Amino acid sequence: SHSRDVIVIGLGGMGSAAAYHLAARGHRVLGLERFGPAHNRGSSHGGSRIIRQAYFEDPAYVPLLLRSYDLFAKLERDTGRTLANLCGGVMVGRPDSHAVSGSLRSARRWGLPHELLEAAEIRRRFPTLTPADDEVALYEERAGFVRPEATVTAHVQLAQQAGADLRFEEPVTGWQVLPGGRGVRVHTADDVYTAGHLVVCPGAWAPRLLADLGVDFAVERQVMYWFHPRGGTAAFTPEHQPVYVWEDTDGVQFYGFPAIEGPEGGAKTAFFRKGALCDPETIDRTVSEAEAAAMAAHLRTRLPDLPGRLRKAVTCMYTTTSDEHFVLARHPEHPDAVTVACGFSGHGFKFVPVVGEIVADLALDGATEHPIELFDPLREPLKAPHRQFAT
Ligand code: PYC
Repeated sequence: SHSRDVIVIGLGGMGSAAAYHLAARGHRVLGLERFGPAHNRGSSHGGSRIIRQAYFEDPAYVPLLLRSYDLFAKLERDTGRTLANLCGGVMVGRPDSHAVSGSLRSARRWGLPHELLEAAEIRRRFPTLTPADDEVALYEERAGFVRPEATVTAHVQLAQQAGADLRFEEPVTGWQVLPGGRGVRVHTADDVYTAGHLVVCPGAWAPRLLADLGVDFAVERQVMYWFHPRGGTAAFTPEHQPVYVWEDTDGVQFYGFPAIEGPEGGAKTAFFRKGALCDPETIDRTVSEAEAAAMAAHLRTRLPDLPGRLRKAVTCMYTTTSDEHFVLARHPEHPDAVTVACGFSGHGFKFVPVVGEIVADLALDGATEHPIELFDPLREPLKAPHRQFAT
């Protein structure tokens, strides 16, 4: 089969955005995806993903978030789809919690609009939330959520319109750099392809497809729950209910969304982290009654009106690095031939559009103007062990 400029492995959130940006810059792109477009067996499904700018994980993410917001808006204009809803968001916890202190640090560092709310003010403004007296919240009016499946569909559509050849249901079985270090060969279940450059956006398949990267990924099984609020959805609509990330004294966080799928849709909530290790080929996608009961019990003290009848529970995966920062770079072992975007550690989706732009920069030019020093695969903190959570 004939050669392309760039092959993109994986057409989930990151890969579909990369394929679009590469094709839009006039390059011949082949995209390969083991499942269908906007599928639900990776990490880019579930109807909603939080977006926020006062980033508690590290202030270095903020310039990337500002660009991502602009690119989400452009994607909405270019496709006529509604992808984002800036319904507002709260980071709740003790003042010294990572969620509160880290988001305050980013907000101050970058001059982002925000308010710091005491417990009584949280209860007054957002009556579904019942914080303890010593808990506070950073409220960010520009926080909200995006629609992951619609975002993937939008990037797939625009990539194809720009001429990308996207092949679904075609799993990659392996890849090699060609002798001399320039160009790659990619094997799939059906065929063999060559290209000048390879982009690997493997999601939870990173341990398989990037074994020689030298990064220790923990692939975690996560569960998303949709509960029917006990008193109906009226208090939980996006006009009343912000997105939230709530941190306990033990560092465990949970998060959730307003009810965005009408009166019968329920409101989505989940633990952030605390997932059991899994393999994407063998992950148990059933959710036990005990798991759902533990989520409901956790909610009863914080959002007591939320855990009514469980509508559905769906599994998803995080591909976590030991410092929970991304990996986004030319592949250190194959710097001329391969670019990698992986290890998004459960907080990547809001960066999908800007990661697509960065991947295109790295693949085509070997460098980017965007600040990505934190995402170096050779950084020292990646040698430390992963965080452990009590389960
Ligand atoms: O990135 O905001 C986030 C998030 C919340 C829960 C999982 N990821």
